[in-house]
Amino acid sequence: MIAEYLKLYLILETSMLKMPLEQFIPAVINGGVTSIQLRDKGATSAEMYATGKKVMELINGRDVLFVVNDRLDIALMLGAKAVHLGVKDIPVSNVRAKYPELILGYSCNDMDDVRAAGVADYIGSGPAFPTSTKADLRGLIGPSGIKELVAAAGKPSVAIGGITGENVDQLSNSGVSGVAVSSAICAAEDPYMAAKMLRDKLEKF
Ligand code: TZP
Ligand code: MG
Repeated sequence: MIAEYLKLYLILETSMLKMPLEQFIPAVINGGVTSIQLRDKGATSAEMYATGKKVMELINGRDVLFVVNDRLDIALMLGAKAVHLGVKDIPVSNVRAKYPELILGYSCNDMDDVRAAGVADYIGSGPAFPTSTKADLRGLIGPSGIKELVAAAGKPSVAIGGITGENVDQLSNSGVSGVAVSSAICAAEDPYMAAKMLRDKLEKF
């Protein structure tokens, strides 16, 4: 079930890591991460492909969903099971028609996006809180805005944007299956503990 994989969805930005990927990935999986999305904004295709290969090898055998952000080409080259798309990417319906087996996510900030999500398997909804991780951040919608989009979408969903161990509880009645987190885990000195703290709180949702 896709909703199970959405519980603690890590958005990987390798530029934020305080340790080698080989140490980071096992630590966050042990801490309770259920999906790992390769984002690495600003990386070249070559870099993204190489990092994706490494992450898939490190995930090997663990029940964690690997997702590629934006880049259908890299997802296909890596044999990833999932790709996360947005308004600037190839439309969900076209990807679904050509690659029916791929798990598709779609980013939503308003009701137009919810409609555009169409046949996507899940949505990412936000921003929940202010964040500096995304350069072209759309308007803050907060936990209440997320609740409305999630109800309208009628799909499994993750809340996204500025989520930390301190504010995650504010999303507990928003209807999300889980949360997507980048800096609160990637930039942590102890990513195992950062993931574990979030996962423990999510278990009480
Ligand atoms: N999309 C909306 S907010 C965001 C993305 C990719 C950034 C999430 O990163 P952080 O560090 O968890 O706020
Ligand atoms: Mg995108």
